[in-house]
Amino acid sequence: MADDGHFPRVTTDDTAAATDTEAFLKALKVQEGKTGEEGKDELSLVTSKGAIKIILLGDSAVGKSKLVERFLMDGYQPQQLSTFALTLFRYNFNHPDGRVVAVDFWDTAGQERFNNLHPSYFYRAHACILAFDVTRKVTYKNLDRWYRELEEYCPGIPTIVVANKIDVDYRVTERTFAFPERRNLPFAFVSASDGTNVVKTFQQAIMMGIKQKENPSDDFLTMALELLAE
Ligand SMILES: Nc1nc2c(ncn2[C@@H]2O[C@H](COP(=O)(O)OP(=O)(O)OP(=O)(O)O)[C@@H](O)[C@H]2O)c(=O)[nH]1
Ligand SMILES: [Mg+2]
Repeated sequence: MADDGHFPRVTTDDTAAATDTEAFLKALKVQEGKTGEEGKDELSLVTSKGAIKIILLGDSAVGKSKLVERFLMDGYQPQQLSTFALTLFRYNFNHPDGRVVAVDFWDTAGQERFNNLHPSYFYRAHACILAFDVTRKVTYKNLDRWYRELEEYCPGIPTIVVANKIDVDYRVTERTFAFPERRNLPFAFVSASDGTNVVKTFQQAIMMGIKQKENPSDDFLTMALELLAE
């Protein structure tokens, strides 16, 4: 996987380790030399501070990591856990109402196959950025499968679909894409390479995530009510 080296990260295509909770947590390779149990504590710290959790989904090499890196160019915070299976980026978002909201972006590395993302990846996510690559049709076709997996773990989660790499040929922005339209999902043409729409789209995802955290969706409420009624 190509990497311009803006942000140090550890990647591997050995995602098998991420299929079991313990292995998943042990696979954490925290920067500054912390591993294993220490990494586990650090992950729970990261995930228990009430941060907004935003996950990135989409085929390998569609540009998920580059999009996060592009967004964080201005607001990058040095708290970053690099792991074999995923990279977590912490960002402090200045909410228009004056609050500073902690946001964690969860980014998988080298995910080639479906159905092998660990449920921890989806656990308590507040929003999703679902990406495809406009230069590779198969990555668009696969959105359906990614979305099905997402819906399985996070029903009703706010999701933005992004068509990345539009810098390769801007004429693609004249096209319409049925996938987001059919599902009534917000959609944006973006380029991690030249930055088109990246900040705007990520801010939109953060705002949707905040809203989701503060007012869980009807689906979630319905589920909770059903459970109470049992
Ligand atoms: N032209 C162009 N290339 C891009 C863009 N975004 C990413 N790339 C390139 O696409 C390749 C894959 O980008 P990554 O960000 O590593 O892709 P990824 O989705 O994180 O891939 P995995 O970690 O394997 O799941 C890299 O060579 C990037 O430089 C873009 O907007 N335009
Ligand atoms: Mg990546």
